[in-house]
Parts: sequence; structure tokens; C-alpha cells
Amino acid sequence: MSGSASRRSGKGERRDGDKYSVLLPTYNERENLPLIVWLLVKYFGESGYSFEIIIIDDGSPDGTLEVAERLKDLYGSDRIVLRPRKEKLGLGTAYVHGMKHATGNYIIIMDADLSHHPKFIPEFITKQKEGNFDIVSGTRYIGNGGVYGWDLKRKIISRGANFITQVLLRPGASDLTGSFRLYRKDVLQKLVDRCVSKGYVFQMEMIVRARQLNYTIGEVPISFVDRVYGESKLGGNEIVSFLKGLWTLFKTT
Ligand SMILES: Nc1nc2c(ncn2[C@@H]2O[C@H](COP(=O)(O)OP(=O)(O)OP(=O)(O)O)[C@@H](O)[C@H]2O)c(=O)[nH]1
Ligand SMILES: *[C@@H]1O[C@H](CO)[C@@H](O)[C@H](O)[C@H]1NC(C)=O
Ligand SMILES: [Mg+2]
Repeated sequence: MSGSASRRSGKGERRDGDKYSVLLPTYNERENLPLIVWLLVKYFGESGYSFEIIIIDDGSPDGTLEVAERLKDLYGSDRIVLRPRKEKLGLGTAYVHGMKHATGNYIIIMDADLSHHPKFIPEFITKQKEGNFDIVSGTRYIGNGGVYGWDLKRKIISRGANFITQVLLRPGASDLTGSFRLYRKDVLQKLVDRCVSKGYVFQMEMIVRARQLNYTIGEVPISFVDRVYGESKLGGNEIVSFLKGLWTLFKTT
């Protein structure tokens, strides 16, 4: 890429024509949403890339959608796009739904609960451009990456899940259950079309399918911080369904 291609234009946006659509699925994130949006606007503003934030709220009873509407009024409808659904239909379909409305040629998927810090996004973008990668995946398991605020039980579960999957599926990425990633839009579309899992296995299947399709994956170390506001939902049921999903994936790939 030539130097001039990434120079800023008068409006503070880069000239290279790349646009990043951030998909933010929300369920009861009233306290977190204003801060995550503010941080996204700040970091995209500083780096000068074009962006939009697509908020997919699934009928949160805590009034997340009303907060999102206020944010849209505040930042403008070109930056904040609302694609709510009436009921809680799950993360996988939330991404698909959000992606249908994305106008960027790159998609960034992240959690809205501040576990994923927007400050890493410029690094994702730089990494993608450096290696012309199809996917850039945040990783907690190499370099300066890490997890903060989890108890030992949860760290063991996460590490264990990652380790078992590494052994069974050899996916070529160090963090499989994380969900902070950047994709080329057409690549994400192809992956989503092929993925069959639900819940926690979904993120993992995306990387496994990417490997099968020979897509290239770059990695950026990230620190993951446990949510401060809102309820955590990881329980015994999730672990059982994770193992079932992993087994299905192992048998079918
Ligand atoms: N639209 C939509 N968003 C969801 C749904 N379930 C979770 N989310 C959002 O998806 C992101 C990740 O979900 P989390 O509940 O944080 O999942 P987690 O990080 O594995 O678990 P905890 O943070 O410990 O609760 C958050 O932004 C949630 O608000 C859903 O069914 N629909
Ligand atoms: C991926 O690469 C391998 C090895 O080069 C090749 O055999 C395979 O057909 C490729 N798969 C796809 C889907 O292109
Ligand atoms: Mg979370």
C-alpha cells in the first residue's frame, strides 16, 4: 500500500476507501453501552478510519435500546445504526442480522460489556494491512495478552476448552473461544453460511472453518477484562453444551 493511500482527507477520514462496521450485540448492557460507544468513537476518530457501529439489541428488559437511541441522536445515524430484534435470539444470529446491514468492507465483532477494549482496534487494522490477512483474531494466549477478573475456575475452563480444541482440531490460531475479531466482510459471510454451532462453540467453529477454507489469520495480543456491570451467564449448562458442540464439530470436520 502506498503512503498516500492512507493519508487523511479533509474530513478526517482516510482516503483508502476502507470502512469498518463494528457489530455490537447487546443484551442488558445499559450501563456499558455509552462507554463502549464513546471509546469506539474516540479510537476511530484518532486513527481516522471510516466506521459505523451496528447495535443489535435483542429486546433487553433493562432498556438498552432506549440508551442506544439516545446514543444515535448524540453521535448521528451515520455512525450509530440500530438493528434491534424483538426477543433474545442468540449471538450467532445477531451477527448475521447485523451483517446484513453493514456497509463496511471489514467487520469487527466484539462484546459490548467492555471486556474487549476498543484501543486494540487500530492494532487489528494495522495487522490486517501488514499481512493482508482475511481475519485478525484477538488472542489472550500469546505475547502481552491475558485475562483479568476471572476466578480460577473460569480461567481453567477457558484454557481447558482452548487446549482440548487445539488438540482435536489444530485450527492454527491461539485463542479459539474469544470473539474479538476483524474479518473481511465477504470472508465472514462465507464462514457464517457454513457454521452450524450455537453458543460458545460458534466462535471456535468460525476459526476451524476458516482454516478449512485456507483463509489467512493474523493475531493481536489482547487483554480481556471481565464485565463489571451486568450478570455473567457462564454455568454448568454452558460447559455441557460447549463439550457437546465441540464433539459435533470434531466429528464433522
Ligand atoms: N443481541 C444479543 N446479544 C447478546 C445475546 N447474548 C449475549 N449478548 C451480548 O453478546 C456479548 C457477549 O455476551 P456475554 O454475556 O458478555 O458473554 P460472555 O462474555 O461469555 O459472559 P459474561 O460476560 O461473563 O456474561 C455481550 O455484548 C452481550 O450483551 C443475545 O442473545 N442477543
Ligand atoms: C487449501 O489448501 C490445501 C493445500 O494447499 C488444498 O489441498 C485445498 O484444496 C485448499 N482448500 C480450499 C478450500 O481451497
Ligand atoms: Mg462478557
